[in-house]
Order: sequence, then structure tokens, then C-alpha cells
Amino acid sequence: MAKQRRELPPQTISSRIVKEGVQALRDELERLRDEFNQKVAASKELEELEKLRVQFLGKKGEITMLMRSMNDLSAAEKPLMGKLLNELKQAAAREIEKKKVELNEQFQLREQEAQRIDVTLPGRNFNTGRKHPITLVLEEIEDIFTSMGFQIGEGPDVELDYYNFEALNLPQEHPARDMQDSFYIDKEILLRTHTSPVQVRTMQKMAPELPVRIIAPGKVYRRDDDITHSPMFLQVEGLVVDRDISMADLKGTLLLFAREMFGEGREIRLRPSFFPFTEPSAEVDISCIICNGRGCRTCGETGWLEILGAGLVHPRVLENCGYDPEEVSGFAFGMGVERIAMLKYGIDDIRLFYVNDLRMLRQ
Ligand code: 2NM
Repeated sequence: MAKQRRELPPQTISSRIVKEGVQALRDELERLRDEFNQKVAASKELEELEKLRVQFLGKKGEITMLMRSMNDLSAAEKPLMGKLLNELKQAAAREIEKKKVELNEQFQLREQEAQRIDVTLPGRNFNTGRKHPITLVLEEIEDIFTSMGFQIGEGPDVELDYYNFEALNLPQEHPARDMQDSFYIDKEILLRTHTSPVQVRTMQKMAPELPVRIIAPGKVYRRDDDITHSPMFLQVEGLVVDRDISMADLKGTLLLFAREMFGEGREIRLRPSFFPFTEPSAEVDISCIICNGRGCRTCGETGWLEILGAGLVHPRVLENCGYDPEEVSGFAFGMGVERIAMLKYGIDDIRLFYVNDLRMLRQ
């Protein structure tokens, strides 16, 4: 391929230089300097500046081409023109660099400006999560009992028939053992129907050490589903085993709990009841938190609200768990956390706790 030199612009300048010599080159040099300075001064973007660099100083740039056209000058003219052109080239390169720094600074300034924080803008709202009402009530119950010296015990949700029923003196024919009332994994394994198996496991681990003073909070499962019953709910059971534990200890403990939980003015009342694992057994009521005992719709005009089941631990249960019923006695109680929360917050449908409707949970 032929050398490109013949085709290179500016042919007109080359031919003028041949004809008119140094003066033509000087004119062209002036013109280029002016054009370059004016264009660089007017450029506003780095890309624009780079295009100018290529246009004037690139391989085929106008200044570069002008330097090449010096070949057409006489040996006497070359040194001076070479010097002038070199000066122009170097000045142009310096100008480009200077402008580049300037544009870079402007660019960074604009970036900073865009990122600047307007301290007068209103603060951004973000949603903080909050605890579920059931969690709040559970923690409150735990705080009340731990402050009285109770420890918190835990155990598995999937439980053996032995811990859930057998050790607790629930006979084979007891209705709670029916497939209709519990969730069975197989014949001997089921979802616990109360947290009492935690009490059994704890006593068996501790015996014969005294005192046992624990609460067992956790999920329990029953085949129930209506506005006051859910197939899964939370229970807190309590247990104290020591020498000379009586119904008086039970009543004193539960009165303190009722007053901490529902207010100073609360009274409690024990009514005879039956549980296979306690003897005697009682239902425990608190004076109605709406009407203070005068009678209203919430308490069914009785002045009392049922919140707990309780009793003295059955001698057979103590024995099953490694304690001598001739030496020690104990009291136990159990409550549903949802029921307490429903009373406390005036909620009439237990299922509202589980549908995760934020309009309800935010209240
Ligand atoms: C209740 C009512 C009465 C109870 C009994 C025991 C144990 F394991 F010690 F025997 N724990 N919880 C009990 C007694 C629970 O719930 C309504």
C-alpha cells in the first residue's frame, strides 16, 4: 500500500507554503492558535476536550499535520518555523492539561452539589417493628414470676405420651387422650397439650433437691378452633415444690401476680375444681377488670373473670417425679397467655392474634 502522505491534508496549506513560504506558515500558525484557544475555552465537557486534543494534537491532528508540512520549507526556514511550531504544540498540550484539571474540578463540584444533604428537609419516616401483643404479655408474666424467684423452664413441643399424660396421672381413659383432642405423631408421640411435661422433666432432673420453683412458658396444641380457642396457643404453668407448701402459698402467690398484672385493686377467688394432676384443685378468678366486681357484660354480671387453673400437686405426680409426698408438697397453676392478653387489651376473638393484620398489631 502506498504511503498515506500524499493524501494528507491540509494540501492547500502545503501548496501555499511551496508558493508563499514562511509567511503562509506563520498565518496558518496564528489561525490555528486562535481557533484552538477559542475552542478549548468554550469546551464544557471532558469528552469535548479529548476530541479537541485529537483534532489538534492527534496523529492526524491539525498542528501535527502542519509540522509535517515543514518538509516543504527550505533548510534556512526550518529552524525558526520548527521552534514556533514546537512552542505552539507544547502550549496547546499545556492548555489541554490545564483545562482538563479545571473541568475535573467542576465535575467533582457538581457531584458534591448533587449529593449535598439538605438539612432543612423533613426527616425520613421508617417503620420500626414492634413486639406482638402476645409476646408483650408473655414477657410481663415472666417478669412478675422471675422477680418472685421463679426460674424459667423449657422443653420440647413434640412430647412423649409418658411426660404429657402418664406421669401426670392422666388415666388411659381420660378424654384429653382421645385422638379427637390432641395431635398425635404416632401412638406414643404427640404435640404437648400443656406445658406440664416441662414440670415433670424438671422435677425428675432435680429430685430430691429443694425447692423447685419454676414457670414453664411455651406453645401448646389442642384440637380446638373457635373464637376463644386456637389449635395452638401459649401457656404459662408454674410449680413450687418444697416442705410445707400449702394452698395459702398458692393463693398468696397468685394474688400478688393478679395485682402486678391487672392492677393494685384486684382481688382473687378460688373455686373448687378438678384436674387429674392436682388435689385439691381450683379455678382462680380475678375481680373483673372492667367493672371492678360490680357486674358487667365482660364478666357476665358475676363480677369475676376466670384466668387460671391451679391446685396442690397430686401425691402420685410427686412420686412419679422422684419426690416423697410424705416429705414434700407443691402447688401448681396454669394459664393461657392469649386469654390474659384478650382481657388486658379488650380483644374478643383469639384468632386476631394469628392473622398478622398490622392494623390490629399496631394498636
Ligand atoms: C393447670 C392447672 C393445675 C399443673 C400441674 C403441674 C405439675 F406438673 F406440676 F403437675 N404443672 N401444672 C397445673 C395444675 C396446671 O393448668 C390449668
